[in-house]
Amino acid sequence: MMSKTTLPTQLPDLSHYWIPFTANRQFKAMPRLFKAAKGNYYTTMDDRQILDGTAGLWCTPAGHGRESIAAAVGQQLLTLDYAPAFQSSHPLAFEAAERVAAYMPAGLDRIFFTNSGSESADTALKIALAYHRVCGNPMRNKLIGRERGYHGVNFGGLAVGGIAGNRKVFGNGLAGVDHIRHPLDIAKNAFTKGVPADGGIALANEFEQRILTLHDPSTIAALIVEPMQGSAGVIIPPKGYLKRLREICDRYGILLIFDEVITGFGRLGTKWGADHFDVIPDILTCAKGLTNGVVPMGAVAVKREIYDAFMEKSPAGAIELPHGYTYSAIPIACAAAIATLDIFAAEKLEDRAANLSDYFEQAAHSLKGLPMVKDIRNIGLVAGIEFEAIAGKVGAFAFATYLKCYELGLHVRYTGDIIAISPPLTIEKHEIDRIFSTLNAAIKYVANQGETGLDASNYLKNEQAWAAHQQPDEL
Ligand code: PXG
Repeated sequence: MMSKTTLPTQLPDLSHYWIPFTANRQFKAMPRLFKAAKGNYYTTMDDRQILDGTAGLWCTPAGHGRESIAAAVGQQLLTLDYAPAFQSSHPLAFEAAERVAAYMPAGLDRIFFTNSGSESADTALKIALAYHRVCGNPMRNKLIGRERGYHGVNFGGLAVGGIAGNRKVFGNGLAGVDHIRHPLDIAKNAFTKGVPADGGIALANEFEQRILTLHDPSTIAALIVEPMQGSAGVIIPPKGYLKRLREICDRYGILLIFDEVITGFGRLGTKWGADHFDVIPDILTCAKGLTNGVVPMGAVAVKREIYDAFMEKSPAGAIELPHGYTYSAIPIACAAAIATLDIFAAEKLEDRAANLSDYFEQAAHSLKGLPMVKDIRNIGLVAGIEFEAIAGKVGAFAFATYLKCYELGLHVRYTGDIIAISPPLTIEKHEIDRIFSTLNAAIKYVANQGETGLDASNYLKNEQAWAAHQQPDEL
């Protein structure tokens, strides 16, 4: 890690960088910059330690600054920095694929590498379409997603995704896509600890009754779902729901894709959401935790039968799948993935998450009864805290709570009226206590301030003073 003296102390010029999924004008007036990270903590520009309540963006399950990953990546850069990804390859790509396959649920042992969760989603959808075609069923070309699903930001993932705000400004998307309902039912399940008990089968049956009736099952290529919907606010499917979806897909020859970009790598206390819910998909996508977030990499695991169909049915000498990326299986990503899987094997991070999950659940539900708190949902080391909606001010309460937490030394995520907590799996009990006691204080603070509490400009005065001082013309 860099020594403290080499870390920047001045804000950079903030004007050139267009920050993704961020209110840029607001951010630049109130910049929140991390300059270092170690273990479960970030260091801010003004040398404050911020507890990482979100494992980055759900992507650093093994905590920050892992030296074995850094060493593996550094060494790989000087050994083989790049090898062409098409028509030639390098040994580490095969080793990484073997290791990832060994970590997958049984049967999903053919691995395609991408560079992100978005690319993994689009790759999975393309594989599903091409699979039916190679099997002689080109009419199976429709894709089904879910309301409030998130499968990244590329056109395929966006089309099957179900978050209106992400879709509305980008045109018409793909043709031949439909969606089933999301499984959140606050009226019935508010403050459920873990998986809701009822309603799963009826909800899944809708897939058969509504979508399949509407389209005819023989036209559907695949159904894509997140085992637990992360981005749209921690939506946990009721008992039996995913199993029933699996049965319906089997009955009609529809491929089931699990997007495990968030639920993979121990987040639910098991290797995969598939393990937690005991349902094996035909295709599984991942990214984020695959390299502990440090090098962009995603993977798509397919059942061996799917890969074999391409190999057996494509014309001799043909490229079986005309798809791939310049950086598919780039050596440093493979090195990072192998080093990350070594950490998981040595530290049994999935078990650690499982063992902490009851404690985490109790701590999360201790927020019940606070002003504005409408629902608390949890599974593994994930919690979602949903606030009452304020007319005309969607997200304002959660955003203010996020800013107050940051002031108090805790990083949380907010989406709409929901705060999501997903700490590194290396989190300690006393840090879990701190996450929820800080949230408790922040929620009370924001609620007690009334209208003033919702005004973002009342937070992070230190950062605002800095920004004003350093960029007087920009602001
Ligand atoms: N699928 C799922 C299920 C995801 O959660 C993606 C695909 C896209 O991955 P990339 O690597 O292209 O970003 C994701 C990403 C949040 C948050 O706070 C979630 C994501 C990304 C950023 C923030 O909920 N999920």
